[in-house]
Amino acid sequence: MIKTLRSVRTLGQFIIERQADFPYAKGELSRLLRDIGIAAKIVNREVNKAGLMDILGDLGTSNIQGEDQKKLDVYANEQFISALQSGGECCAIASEENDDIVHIDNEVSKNAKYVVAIDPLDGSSNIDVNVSIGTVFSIYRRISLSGPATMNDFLQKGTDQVAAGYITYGSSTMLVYTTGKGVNGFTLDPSIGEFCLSHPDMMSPNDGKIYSINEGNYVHFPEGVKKYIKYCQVEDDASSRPYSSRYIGSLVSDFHRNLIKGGIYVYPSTYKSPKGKLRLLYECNPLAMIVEQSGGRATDGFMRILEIQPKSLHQRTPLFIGSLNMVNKAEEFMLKYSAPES
Ligand code: P6P
Repeated sequence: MIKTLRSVRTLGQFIIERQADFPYAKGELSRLLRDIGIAAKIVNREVNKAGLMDILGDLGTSNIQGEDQKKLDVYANEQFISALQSGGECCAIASEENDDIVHIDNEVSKNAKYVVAIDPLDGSSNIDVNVSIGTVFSIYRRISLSGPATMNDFLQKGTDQVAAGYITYGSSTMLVYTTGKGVNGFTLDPSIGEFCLSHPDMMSPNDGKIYSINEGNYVHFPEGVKKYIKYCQVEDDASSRPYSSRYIGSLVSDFHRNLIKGGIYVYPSTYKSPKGKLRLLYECNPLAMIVEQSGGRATDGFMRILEIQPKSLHQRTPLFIGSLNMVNKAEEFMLKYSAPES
């Protein structure tokens, strides 16, 4: 079927159409989402030619996590910060690439309503080997009334997010987001330079046959995780086990595949990362909002990710996320074999 222009709905058109969902909004959130979409297109252009440009390889610096910053990491961070600075709808940013809050204090932005927490390029260790990478973002309404944003503006629970989303730079580039009224996916059409609605009302299958975890850390996993992995590997036709193990090493890619096909992604506490490796504010909370909005579940093994009270910008948490019944089953094993001391 030839898609006429009429049947193509761009991200911009969709955002405006859905603005009616927020009768009191005066368009600020719509413009903020538009700004993120613009930065995503710019980052996508560089990601797609990283192999050709002198943009590969380490910059020789490292971020607060002590991880080598790839040039593309730094470039993506700059592009998202720049788009939010010029868009005027965001007054401050918490980024994986910046130790502290990045205040946007130009005349237009300093009294803006929203703050953004972002991982500008997750999975960047995959850049040099041409494996998909991603951006994850979370949007909150600031709680401070005026002046520079405060730490408390960012240390809000995930349940207080007004919007959350991710971009996956893979075989195609997709932007998936929610504003609390369902999840919608947009695929970038390079021929027109627009994100077009391709996955309306995304729903996470309640069950799946894929489990994603780095089993190289097996010996240091909590007992409940070890038991769950063995459960996934048992032959049982009735429950379609053994499941398939699929682990890309890029959270956004593993999450996106599991969201569409059904599956669970687990990054538990390990010897190297006793609190887990993934960050609450700009990785776990946004993906948790998306997965819950699509009918899935996200916990730290014991409690809902969105209900964790953040205490610092870059704090980590264990993450069990994906299909509802699979996460519930994993939690059963955690409760039985690894419950925290009461
Ligand atoms: P490991 C990438 O660094 C990342 O944050 C996620 O994208 C990915 O799922 C995970 O870490 C991979 O970590 O320890 O398994 O290499």
